[in-house]
Amino acid sequence: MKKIFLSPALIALLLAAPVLAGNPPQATAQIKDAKGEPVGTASFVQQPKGVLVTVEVKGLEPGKHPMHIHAVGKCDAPDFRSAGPHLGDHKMAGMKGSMAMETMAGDLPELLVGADGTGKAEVLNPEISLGSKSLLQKQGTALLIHDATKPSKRIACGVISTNPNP
Ligand SMILES: [Cu+2]
Repeated sequence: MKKIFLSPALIALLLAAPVLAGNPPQATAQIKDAKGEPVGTASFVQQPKGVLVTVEVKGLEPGKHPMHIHAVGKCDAPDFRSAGPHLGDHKMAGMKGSMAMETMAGDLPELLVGADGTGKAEVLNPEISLGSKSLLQKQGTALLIHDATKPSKRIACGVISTNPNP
């Protein structure tokens, strides 16, 4: 006689299996400053309820840098105007309930950079996806970091791409 025994850990693993099966869609961005120097990376991993955005930078001015996803996947230094406006709200995607919300899909929390010039942010953004109507839209998207003291100034930019080595 065999006893079937499932440990809680194994049950947890079995429940998680459908999520682990296959690789979730993901994308990255190589972030460069106005001089074209690499200053960090960002990763975007599709989750059941949004996209997990992880940003890591070095060599930036200390402070709270506004950070967003912008609506054009083009990072022309030095002013990065080519990245266009913020990635818009998803009214166009026809999602009900979001109409009254002021938040835009491209909104991200401020990136806090310490005295050593490094910073890291990790956020689950439920307003975006790794689909063709969001991060991977036709004209592309870009992760943009603004100046801490002069928010209108764009200081670093990375095109969001599914190619790990763009
Ligand atoms: Cu921005």
